[in-house]
Amino acid sequence: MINHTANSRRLLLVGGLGTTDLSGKVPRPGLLMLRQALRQSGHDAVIANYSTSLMGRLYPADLVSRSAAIFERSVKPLFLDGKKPLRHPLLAARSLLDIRELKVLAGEQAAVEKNVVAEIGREIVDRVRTERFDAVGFSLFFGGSTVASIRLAESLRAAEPSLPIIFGGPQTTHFSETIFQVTGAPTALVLGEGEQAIVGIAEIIDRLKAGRLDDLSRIPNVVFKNENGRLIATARSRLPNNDWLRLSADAYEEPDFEGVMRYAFIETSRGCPWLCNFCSQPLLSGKLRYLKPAESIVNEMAALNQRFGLTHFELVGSSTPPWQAAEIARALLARGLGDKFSWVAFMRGRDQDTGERDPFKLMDELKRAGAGALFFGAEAADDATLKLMGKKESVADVKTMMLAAGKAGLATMASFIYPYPGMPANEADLIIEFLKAVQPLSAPAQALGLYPGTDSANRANEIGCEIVYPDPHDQKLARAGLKAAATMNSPEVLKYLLTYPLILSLPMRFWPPLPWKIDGQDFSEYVGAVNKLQRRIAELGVLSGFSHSHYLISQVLKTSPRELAAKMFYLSLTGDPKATAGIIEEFNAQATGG
Ligand code: B12
Ligand code: SF4
Repeated sequence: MINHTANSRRLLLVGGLGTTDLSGKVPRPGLLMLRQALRQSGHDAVIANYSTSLMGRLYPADLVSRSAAIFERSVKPLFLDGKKPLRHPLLAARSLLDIRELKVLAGEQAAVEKNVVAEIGREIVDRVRTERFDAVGFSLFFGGSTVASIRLAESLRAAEPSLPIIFGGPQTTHFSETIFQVTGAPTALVLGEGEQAIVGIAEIIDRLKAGRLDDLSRIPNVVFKNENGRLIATARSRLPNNDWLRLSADAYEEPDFEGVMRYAFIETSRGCPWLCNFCSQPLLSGKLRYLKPAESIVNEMAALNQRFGLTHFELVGSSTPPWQAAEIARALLARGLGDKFSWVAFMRGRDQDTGERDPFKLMDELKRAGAGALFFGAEAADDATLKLMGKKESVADVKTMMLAAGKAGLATMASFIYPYPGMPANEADLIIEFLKAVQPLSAPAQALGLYPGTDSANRANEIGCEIVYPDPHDQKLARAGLKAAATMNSPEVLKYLLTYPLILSLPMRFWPPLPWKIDGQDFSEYVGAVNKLQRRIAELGVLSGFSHSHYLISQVLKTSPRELAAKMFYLSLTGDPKATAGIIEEFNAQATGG
């Protein structure tokens, strides 16, 4: 309940910028939690979720019809219908021209996006003035959302010099110093969990407006430039468990579903004790895992069903421990909700006390309680590489769980980091053998991504990832010994990564190169290796870019995963706003009821 007083503050929280596939067209749980924290402290917030509302402007009809034609003429026959270029020379020649045309289209699309972001900047300035917001917060994820947030914040800063502007989301933890090097727009960054900090900030808004930034030093999880221009980072603090449960119990409201799919992410854990070397999670939400009791999770599902008719849920957090999943399943079954809800989750092969449970019984129980798909971060198909990654589980652990899940009738996904430095030369063969044994629905494979601050990034050169300057001129200077060798702390590398545009509409080989080598292979070489592995995966009849969220969507749409994967291929290439809106409408018509 909102308990407004004269000191009540109202914030605008902006999220959903940048491109996402269908699974991102949902309410943003992070922003809902911040709004709830503000409300329960007597303040308020309005969420601007741009994940679908901008599509019509970002993808004008002319660009959509040109890319749709390329899809029909070249992409579909070659990539979806499996026509071999050698046997179809005309198609092969046409597709070379079309690839060139796609690059031109990507350039035109980037120019449109730049203009749209400038327009949104003006609209946000107007909103702040007419609706009298006291501060604006932006949610920064890797890729386009970061670039757009920085541009929007700069427009706002120019128009409203004293307005508090706050950046949060995963990127602030990885790039706090770099953000302040790139832009002077934000008043403060919030690292990791944002609930406590945003309330603290709301309490001192007048002082922030008056330029009294030093007051931020009393607020946890914040980085800011103090009145003398020094960067100050306050102590990190975890949101107490009880507050987390209280805030997540009732975070949604009807307008949150406007234009997006009516399904919900339900947080099951925060923090992760497994500390895999490449993963952001422990840095973002802590090394100690807080688990939400099964009863609270089922209460959330039931309340979302009662209030909004939702029947589909994705469990998010670090990864649901199998025993927690079993407790959720039992709680659902005990309340007679087993056949009412469908849900999907991330899972590890081994977690605390997994060994004490019969995986086949566990998976049966999950299936009876409405589980549809489980996503395993398998990462590698040999134990030595898993050890290098610090995964603390074996290939056999993952295999057993996945086989049990498959036997129970659950769809499974196994994702791989390929290549990973130090992996054996026959890793691709091992992955293929693993997939033949496990027969998952999907097996996404991606080269190692380095997030600043993670163990893999800190030890990049040592583990076999040579960092290279993004700019070829700097590379030449470094090779000639005229510039220090690049590291993950080089400002050039950090700035490049902070503003790296994820071009989800094009295959990875058309993305700007990542600034590191893997075991001596440069970007184009390892992207080539990933493509080769993906082709081998496809030959097994296993999908490659399909997640548990996509499975959930396909179930609701009563479409086969393969058909949905083909539709998503089309959507990611064209951005087609009408087709996207049609799918969302169809999803919402089918999903609710219950
Ligand atoms: C669900 C999910 C998605 C969903 C929705 C993401 C979303 N934007 O909400 C989808 C499928 C779209 C998605 C896409 C991607 N994701 Co994702 N995703 C997740 C996942 C599993 C759960 C996120 C979640 O709901 N958490 C619960 C909520 C409560 O937390 P939260 O969103 O982080 O918000 C809290 C804080 O970040 C902070 N905060 C957030 N915004 C703001 C704003 C302000 C002003 C403030 C003060 C604070 C603040 O406060 C919130 C409350 O505590 C996480 C892993 C995880 N456990 O967090 C990965 C994760 C966030 N994703 C990740 C990645 C890499 C991606 C992609 C780049 C993948 C890709 N290659 O396409 C894209 C990015 C697309 C985009 N523009 O959003 C990384 C983040 C890396 C990074 N630096 O951005 C994570 C951490 C996974 C991992 N371990 O590597 N993702
Ligand atoms: S990969 Fe999964 S298990 Fe490992 S640290 Fe990240 S969230 Fe935890």
